[in-house]
Amino acid sequence: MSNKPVLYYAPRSPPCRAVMLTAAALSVDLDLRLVNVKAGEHMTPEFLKLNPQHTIPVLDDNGTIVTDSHVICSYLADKYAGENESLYPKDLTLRRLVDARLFYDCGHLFPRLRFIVEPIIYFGVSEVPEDRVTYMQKAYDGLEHCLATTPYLAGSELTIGDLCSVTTVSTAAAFAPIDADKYPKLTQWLERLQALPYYKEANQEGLEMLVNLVKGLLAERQQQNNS
Ligand SMILES: N[C@@H](CCC(=O)N[C@@H](CS)C(=O)NCC(=O)O)C(=O)O
Repeated sequence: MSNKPVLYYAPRSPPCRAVMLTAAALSVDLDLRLVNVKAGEHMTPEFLKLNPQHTIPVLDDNGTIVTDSHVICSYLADKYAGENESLYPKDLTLRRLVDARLFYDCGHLFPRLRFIVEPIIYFGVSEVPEDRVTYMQKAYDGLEHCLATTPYLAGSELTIGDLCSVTTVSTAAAFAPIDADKYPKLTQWLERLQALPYYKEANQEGLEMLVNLVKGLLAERQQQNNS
C-alpha cells in the first residue's frame, strides 16, 4: 500500500512553501512533519541521514528521498501531474525555460532573501542593511524582463518556476518593496499568483509568520538599542 508523501518542513520557510504550492496545484496530499530549525532539529543524526546538506524541505515519497525544493517540485510534477504537464513541461524546449527560472530562484532570489532575514533570526542582528535591500531589488529586474511579453515567468502557462519564485518574492517584498512603477509586470504577476485558490493556505499564512517574526525581532532590538 502506498502512503502519502511525507514532507519535512516549516511553514515559515519559503522553499517549503514552494513545495506546498506545487503539491496543492497537483492536488497531492502531503503528510506534513514539522522541523524546528531554530532548535537544531535539522542537525540530528536521523535528519542528516535524510539530507546531509541539512536543509528543509525534504520529501520522503515512500522511501524515495528528495532534497531541495526545486528538485522536489520537479519530482512531484513529473510523478503526479498525469496528463496535465503544463506545470513542468516534458517538452525540452519549454522545460529549459522553467529550469532557468528555478535556478534563478535558487541562485539569485532566495540567497538574497536569506541574507536579509537569517542574520536577524539566528545571529541577533538588529537591522537590515540598505545594500542588502538594494541587492534584493536588483534581482527583481531579471523577473521583470522574463515577464515582458508573457503572464508567467516561463511563458503563457503557470509553471513550478512561478511557484518557486513567488514564495521568495512575496516574502522579500516585505523587506525590499517592489516599486510598481519600475516593475509593473512583476507587480501584476504577484497579484496573479496571489489569486490562486490555494495561495493563502500554502503561502500567505507561513509568509506572515516569517515576516511577523523578523519584524518583531527588529522592533525589539531597536527598542533595546534606544534604551
Ligand atoms: N536551495 C534549498 C534551500 C533550503 C534552505 O536553505 N532551507 C532553510 C530554511 S528556509 C534551511 O533549511 N536552513 C538550515 C540550514 O541551512 O542549515 C531549497 O530550495 O530547498
